Amino acid sequence: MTITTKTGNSAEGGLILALSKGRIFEDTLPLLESAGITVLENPESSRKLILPTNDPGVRVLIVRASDVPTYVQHGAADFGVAGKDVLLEHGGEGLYQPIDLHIASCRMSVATNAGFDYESAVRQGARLRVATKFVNTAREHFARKGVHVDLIKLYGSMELAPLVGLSDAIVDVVSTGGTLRANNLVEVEKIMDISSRLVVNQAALKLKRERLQPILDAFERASQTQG
Ligand code: PRT
Ligand code: MG
Repeated sequence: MTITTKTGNSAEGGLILALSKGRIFEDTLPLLESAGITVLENPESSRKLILPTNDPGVRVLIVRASDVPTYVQHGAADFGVAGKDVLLEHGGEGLYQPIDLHIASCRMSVATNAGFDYESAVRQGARLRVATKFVNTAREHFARKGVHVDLIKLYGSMELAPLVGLSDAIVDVVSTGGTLRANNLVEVEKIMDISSRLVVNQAALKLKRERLQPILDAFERASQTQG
């Protein structure tokens, strides 16, 4: 049995990039193109989890968005793209984060039912029940404000929690705000702006610098022209 080593599966010299399906994959494609790399299969239609590119030395792993930092940290991927929201929850251990790619942009916010008086709840120092996937970010935010919270960890569909009385508030990422509006929720406080970052395995950065650097440079140049 082979166990992944610190420098990863790609010890033969190839590069492995970890991406999640959906907006991060879509927004990373033009950056890859700017480095001369074309992904040869579409993850929405292919069942493959390791996708080839036009460069035999570069392959793309398709993983859950929140798993990207873990693959890169352990060297199973040399580099990856992950949202700041995901990186804050992961902690960033073992990861070098050289570039803000300005893609998959959104914001992390607090939202409540339309009728809930958030300002007075916070002022009165009552314990606030907050449901979220982003427990570290939420804990830090409310600690900074001096607000006592009971955090309820969820893995998705946070918007449902206030509707059914599971929580008073949620902490979630918001982009158009359409999902909040459709559920009669109101964004009551912005915590931070979010965008996706390039993350690189620290060992790969040293051992594969020659292969990685031109790609990092191309990503850096291309991302400066993004939103
Ligand atoms: O979906 P899955 O559970 O696999 O994981 P994920 O939600 O973490 O992955 P994915 O691919 O949906 O998101 C990847 C990254 O994109 C996140 O880590 C964020 O950094 C970023 N991003 C940008 C977003 C959004 N915009 C966004 N709108 N992530 C999630 N959303 C959600 C939002 O929470 C809401 O439920 O999309 C829904 C629609 O948003 P509105 O405001 O446009 O209605
Ligand atoms: Mg999602």
